[in-house]
Amino acid sequence: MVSHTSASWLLLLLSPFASPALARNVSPRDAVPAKYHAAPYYPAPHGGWIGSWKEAYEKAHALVSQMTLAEKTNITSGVGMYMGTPCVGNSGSVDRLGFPQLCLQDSALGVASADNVTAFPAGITTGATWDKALMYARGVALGKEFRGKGANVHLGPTVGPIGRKPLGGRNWEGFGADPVLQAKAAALHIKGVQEQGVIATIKHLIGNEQEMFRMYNPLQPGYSANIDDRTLHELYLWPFAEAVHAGVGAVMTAYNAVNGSACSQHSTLINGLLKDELGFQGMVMSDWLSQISGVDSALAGLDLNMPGDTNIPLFGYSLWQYELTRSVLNGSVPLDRLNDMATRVVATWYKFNQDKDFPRPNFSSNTRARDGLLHPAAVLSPSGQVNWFVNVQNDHNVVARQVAQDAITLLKNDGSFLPLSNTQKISVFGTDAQVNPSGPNACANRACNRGTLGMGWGSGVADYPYFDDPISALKRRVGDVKFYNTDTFPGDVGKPAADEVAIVFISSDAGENTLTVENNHGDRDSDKLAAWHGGDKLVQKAAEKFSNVVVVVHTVGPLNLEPWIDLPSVKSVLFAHLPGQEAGESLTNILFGDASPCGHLPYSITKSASDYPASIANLKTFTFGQVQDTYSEGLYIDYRSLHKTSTSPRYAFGHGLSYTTFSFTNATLRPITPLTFSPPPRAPKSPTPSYSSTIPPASEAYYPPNFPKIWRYLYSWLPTTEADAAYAIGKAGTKTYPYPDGYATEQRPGPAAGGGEGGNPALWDVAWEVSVTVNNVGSKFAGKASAQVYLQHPAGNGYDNPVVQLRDFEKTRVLKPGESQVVTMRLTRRDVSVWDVVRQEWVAPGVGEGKDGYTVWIGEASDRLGVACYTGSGRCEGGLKGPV
Ligand SMILES: *[C@@H]1O[C@H](CO)[C@@H](O)[C@H](O)[C@H]1NC(C)=O
Ligand SMILES: *[C@@H]1O[C@H](CO)[C@@H](O)[C@H](O)[C@H]1NC(C)=O
Ligand SMILES: *[C@@H]1O[C@H](CO)[C@@H](O)[C@H](O)[C@H]1NC(C)=O
Ligand SMILES: *[C@@H]1O[C@H](CO)[C@@H](O)[C@H](O)[C@H]1NC(C)=O
Ligand SMILES: CC(=O)N[C@H]1CO[C@H](CO)[C@@H](O)[C@@H]1O
Ligand SMILES: CC(=O)N[C@H]1CO[C@H](CO)[C@@H](O)[C@@H]1O
Repeated sequence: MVSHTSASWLLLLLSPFASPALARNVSPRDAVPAKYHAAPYYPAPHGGWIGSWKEAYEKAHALVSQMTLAEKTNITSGVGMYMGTPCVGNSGSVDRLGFPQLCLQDSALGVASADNVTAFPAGITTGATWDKALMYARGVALGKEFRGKGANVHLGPTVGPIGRKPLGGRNWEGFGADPVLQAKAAALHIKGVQEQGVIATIKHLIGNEQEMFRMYNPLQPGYSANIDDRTLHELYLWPFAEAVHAGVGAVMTAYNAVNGSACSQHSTLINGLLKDELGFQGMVMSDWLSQISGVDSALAGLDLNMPGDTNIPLFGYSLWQYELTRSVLNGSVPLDRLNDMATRVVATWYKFNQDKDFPRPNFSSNTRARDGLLHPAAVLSPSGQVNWFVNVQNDHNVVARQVAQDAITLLKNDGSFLPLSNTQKISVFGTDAQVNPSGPNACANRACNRGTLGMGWGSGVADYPYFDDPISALKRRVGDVKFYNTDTFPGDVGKPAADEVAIVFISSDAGENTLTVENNHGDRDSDKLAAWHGGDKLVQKAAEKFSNVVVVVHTVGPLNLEPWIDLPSVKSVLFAHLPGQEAGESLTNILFGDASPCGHLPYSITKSASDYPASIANLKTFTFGQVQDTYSEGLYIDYRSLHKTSTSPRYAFGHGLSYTTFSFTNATLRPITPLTFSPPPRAPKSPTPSYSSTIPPASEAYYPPNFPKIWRYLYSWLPTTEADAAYAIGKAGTKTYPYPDGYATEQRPGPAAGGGEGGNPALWDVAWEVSVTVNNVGSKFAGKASAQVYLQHPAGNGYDNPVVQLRDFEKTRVLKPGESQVVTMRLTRRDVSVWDVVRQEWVAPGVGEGKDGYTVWIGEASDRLGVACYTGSGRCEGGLKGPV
């Protein structure tokens, strides 16, 4: 969403443009490249046809049946930006029936804009652990904190962007540049959050792979991500499918368009793919201020608009609320659609038992003071207590530190230089070693890169309760540390002792496009893949003076390390990613060998930006009209692209060293569910709640008599005359709405590829289990190993496939020298399938009579796959060179 505080005042400047009609003046469709097309898909599928949601829908049906028209439209919309307290999104309530306002709150790494919370490591850091137990544990802790603050809806996790463009601004909010890493991390995050009774939100659907030009504004539509069907299914939609399979309660659409149609009103995307094919039963919300049509977005399947305003907020105008009420009275939006929208919202609330003892919000996004305005955007607002300072941190610093520590990725360690000993003399260089001197939260929305970089900027942040910075942790550890708090190598550094170590801290930041930091517009369009603040030079200078240099990198994503990586004095390089509040001790525990590093790269690091095709290496720049971002590289992003062009990266996807070494032996492959080329047919949908479809009387929309309106608050009622006029239009039925092409009202049976949450349930059948024995074959250090499984399709199977694709992963426990552990990983039918665009079905090209089977590669990085199992013969062997 739009970062809090920024958007309001920025957009307020646009006030002369504001009108309720304005949002519609933006042409919703520009020409897209000929190949791409947003086909119509109507009507919006009803929710409630999947067994696990049955009870929630029955309860929702009972409640929604009692609601008036204005009550239904009230709960499908926010009450306005900064109007409801206290969250970034607040829906309308039905007080009469005990249905509360829902509090929707950022972010994916902690409760945003609140005190006494934990600032967890970012998504990219979590991805770098490759540790399912930690992904889940972080989700549990996040869920507890959102619940403790009274937030019904957690606006995370983020899996879009996936990280297609290394320069993309919000890649760090997600888990890494691979659909399976994103999917498994997101599913565990969702499970952890939702087990606490908090609704998780998977976002952003879809194609938000760069920040610049993403939003529709009065002058320009958001860019169009032009994505072909197979690429969408196998890369970008894949983590969303897994999230739906995990039972996620909410989905947020993206700002941009796909194939020329804005995501918030894209009928194929929401009705077709998300609700019918993936069988999503929860509620679909817009990203903040991204709704650009009223009737059309309702028909296309949007259920909840956030924060309620038109895309120029704060003028009391909405495309829904009172307008949705009018659209139902005048017959343009079928009551059937509104009933489904309201039922989805209420069913989601019941599904997570929020009708029982869910705390009311006890914090305010708008102020940290005890008292504040109850409706901050209203000029005259009552005030009262808004913050109760509920401390929800508990012992979550423990899991936060473990994630930060287990994410630390050792890229290089010449001559086993690390770990350090406590007696070594240490000089530290770089402003990134110490917390921002003005305080860790000095910059709103973390929109600056000063001091240790613990998270990117924008809406995906939280306030630090404290910041354990690296320099303090180093001083605690060794006492005598010389610290040069500068990014320019100082002239007064004396001659170092022979064994003296220079630790150089460098960083690279990125964030959301609403805020610009050091000329980077969300995306890293200015600094690109270079370290900020001249960090590369700082490393080079330190390497001239010192013969032992350790580089610590806090970064949102890949950097170009070529300026210094091969310098002989650069002994060791650690990527600490974005550690959140626990930046210090997590790092010193690794530096001094209390634990071996066990993080692995969640993306590739190339030797040159141009090692990728231009469509992913470059950001889209300004053009008049709609910027076209065409995914011409198809499936070939990150390592898939490098393998295709036989380009060696500097460090491969999945790479990460340890202080010890591991062997992978004794692999076995066990067939579990016998597969056929196509999955078995899906089951038909079960019945969904039914309601009367007669347009209700206009009186259900009237303002209550003498209602004391708050200026700019968004209400779902209409003045009597307006309600009567709309009703008359609907009743006469002579004036019809210009429905989109392909508009229909008859519910469909759903596509063959659907049938359950996430698609045909058979896609999740486990086809094979692979086990491997991981042995710590080192002699000095204990450590955790990452086991990664990559699938190789048989050649010449009629589909163009990447050389290998990650399909599962596991982390071992801490193994002492000589200790071993058998780890088991799984391949589902989906994992071994390709999306056949003609059949519109997942098919498994490596199964069936006379077919060559798949090769299942196992190892500790995409370029260290020494063990293979063959599904054709069932045989496994080791000691191989690997597929690339
Ligand atoms: C985008 O266009 C391509 C090419 O026509 C098509 O395969 C794909 O399904 C479209 N996607 C969406 C979401 O409309
Ligand atoms: C809509 O929600 C607001 C905020 O909770 C509430 O004050 C108002 O009464 C609700 N309107 C209806 C029609 O229930
Ligand atoms: C009904 O109201 C909506 C919302 O104001 C409007 O967009 C639509 O054109 C109206 N339909 C008719 C038939 O007047
Ligand atoms: C591998 O299996 C063989 C035979 O079962 C066994 O002797 C050997 O110890 C195993 N190796 C490891 C590392 O577990
Ligand atoms: C335990 C704790 O961190 N409490 C803090 C909660 O927030 C208030 C207001 O910011 C602080 O004063 C407390 O110290
Ligand atoms: C205003 C309000 O409802 N405050 C609640 C915040 O949460 C704490 C702990 O859950 C409750 O005790 C407060 O009543």
